[in-house]
Amino acid sequence: MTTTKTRITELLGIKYPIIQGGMAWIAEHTLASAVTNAGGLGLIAGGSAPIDYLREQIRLTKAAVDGKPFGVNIMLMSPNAEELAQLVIDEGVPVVTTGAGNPGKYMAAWKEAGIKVIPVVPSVGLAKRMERAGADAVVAEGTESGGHIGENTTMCLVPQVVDAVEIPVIAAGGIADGRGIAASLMLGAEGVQVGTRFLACEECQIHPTYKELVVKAKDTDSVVTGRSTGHPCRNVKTKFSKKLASGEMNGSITPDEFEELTLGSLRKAVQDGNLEEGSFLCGAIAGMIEDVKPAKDIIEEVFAQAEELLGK
Ligand code: TUI
Repeated sequence: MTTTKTRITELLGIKYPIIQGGMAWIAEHTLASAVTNAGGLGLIAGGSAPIDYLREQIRLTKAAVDGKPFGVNIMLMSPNAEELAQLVIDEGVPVVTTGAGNPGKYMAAWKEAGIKVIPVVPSVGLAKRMERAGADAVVAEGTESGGHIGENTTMCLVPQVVDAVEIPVIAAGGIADGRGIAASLMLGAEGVQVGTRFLACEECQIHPTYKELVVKAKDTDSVVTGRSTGHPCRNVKTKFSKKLASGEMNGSITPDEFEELTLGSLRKAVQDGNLEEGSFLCGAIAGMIEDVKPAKDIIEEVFAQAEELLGK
């Protein structure tokens, strides 16, 4: 079966065309190295973490993957983005993905350093700009994704981005099994980015309460908060996220109050499993996820399923 060979496997030197989402506060060296060692591309999340912590994460990952490729996701709204943009060069990180902004100003330095650059984009316009700026590929991320999201769906966005650019496109948002991978390839994508499925893997170091929320979630259990601030974010429905979303909608929570209420809420979810004040980011596909297993098993199972479907 040769369906899993694409320009993305070639570009990145990986076995399966799957990259792990660069989930802020979540994606650290244990998860990133498990995904890379299973034949995908593991990512360390920059989020808004301190630079010394990230340097250590990069070194720990490098030590665990025996020369195999891995990446760092740079969240461009972070106050540390500029410093991290330099750190990935200094530490010889092979791949960078970016989110929550336009990485144009860093592109020349990254290319000069030989880094493969893959911006995450929520629109055709940004995909075209990134191609012109020298991106090696783009992740077209639909609104089904967890965390900070754009408006368009994976089903609509991916084929439009595929038509608009020559560089390979990676589909993201709502992909958690072989059916999602096969569908993405049918839409013209040459790889997938998967986040939520990896929340429920053994190597993911989030609080057990977070994993339990993902495994127990049903199809209607995600909610978007932050629309009033211009930074919409998809979360697991909890009392806290429902209160935020309804307060924003009826005006009883102002954008300033929203920012105050959610300050530190990602950490509270990931590290403390705090259901009262934590933001448990996750994608709309969480309802499909039923179990926690090793990253390697997830990757091998989803590609076996995708290849069987594509062979039919
Ligand atoms: O970045 C993500 N997902 C994230 S980042 C994050 S941490 C965070 N916390 C609170 C508020 C905001 C972020 C949690 N999840 N996905 C990639 C992504 N990028 N989604 C949307 C975008 C995006 C949006 C606008 C990319 C570019 C863009 O460009 C605007 C411009 O400057 O043209």
